[in-house]
Amino acid sequence: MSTAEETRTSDGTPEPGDVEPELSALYRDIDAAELRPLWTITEQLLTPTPRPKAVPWLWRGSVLRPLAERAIRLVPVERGGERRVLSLTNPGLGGRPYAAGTLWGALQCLGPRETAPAHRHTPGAIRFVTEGEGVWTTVDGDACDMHPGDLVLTPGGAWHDHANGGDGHMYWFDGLDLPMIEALDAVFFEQHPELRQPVEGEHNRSEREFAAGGGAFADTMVAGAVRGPLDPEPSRLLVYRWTETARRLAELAAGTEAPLVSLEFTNPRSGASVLPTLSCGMHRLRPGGASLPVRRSGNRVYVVFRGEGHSVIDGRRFDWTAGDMFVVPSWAAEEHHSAEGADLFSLGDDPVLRALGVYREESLPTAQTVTDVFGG
Ligand code: GTQ
Ligand code: FE2
Repeated sequence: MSTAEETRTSDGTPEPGDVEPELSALYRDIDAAELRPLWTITEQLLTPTPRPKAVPWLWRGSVLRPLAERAIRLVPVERGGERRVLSLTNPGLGGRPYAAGTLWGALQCLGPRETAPAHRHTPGAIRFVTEGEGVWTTVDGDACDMHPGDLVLTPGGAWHDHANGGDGHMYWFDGLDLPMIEALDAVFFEQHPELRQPVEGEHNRSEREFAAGGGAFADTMVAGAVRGPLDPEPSRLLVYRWTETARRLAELAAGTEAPLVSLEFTNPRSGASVLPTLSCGMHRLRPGGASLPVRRSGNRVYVVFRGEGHSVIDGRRFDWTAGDMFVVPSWAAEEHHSAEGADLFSLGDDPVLRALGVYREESLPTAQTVTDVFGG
């Protein structure tokens, strides 16, 4: 970049000694005018591939779970705080309480007879139940019973509260698009006048209305991942039962020798992902299974539901077992291994990337070299 016209040497390059004071003044004045010269930051901004601030990370259930139990004992669920939730906080994000730049991931819990008060907000949420019985989430008047392995949706704008009608503790994974909606400066939040919103009729209404044959597309899951359909509306089916998920996983695994089979939960009306902003999937690793590395743009959070194994993420090995949660930031190479077999739930932001035409993925031909082991 040419910076001065007056003083040049015989070969045409400026004489640094002469332009230096003027150049410093230029940068000072640019800065004072609240401007930045792109030529000094181009390489930071236009990176050859995504450079997420979030780092690959894993939160152990053996750490999460006892902390949640202590919180049940010591911290009541009340208005204002709204929820008893421990948010996965990625160390790369400078203290922001997000699992990745675009995704909120958390462990939520309720003790006996507790209610997490009714509210609504523009960010959309999903729940994946890891442990316990007795809780239902009411979504716009429809009480959705929750059991381990079930996926429950609370789309943006819908009133929702969580009620524990039993005497046990209950734990589930929360995934939200909160960081995306925050980045768009579009967060709105409102408390319901009642602690619990009224429940209309029998529990699980959406399931009766939409689970079977209720839409044009009609199916509630697709093998692999949604690639075509996009839908600005969330699914009206609010519950995806583990019994059905397990049946479909078994069917997929029986039909192939592949080490890893995946399905994505779909909006039965359109075949799109469950929410306009979030995709949810389930992945089964067969015993002895080792998948080849893949990278994708967009972030993913995984919840280990059954079994144990390890993932290699950008050359680092992450050992995991049921109850652990880990994050694969955009464009990190991921591969998964399990000696005994395992089931992993995943949350992704890929519907947004696909809607904007910026989604990419790439398969790598050979396993990664493991250069170090997370947490040991
Ligand atoms: O259960 O409504 O993890 O509003 C974060 C925000 C859960 C919820 C979270 C929420 C909720
Ligand atoms: Fe909420």
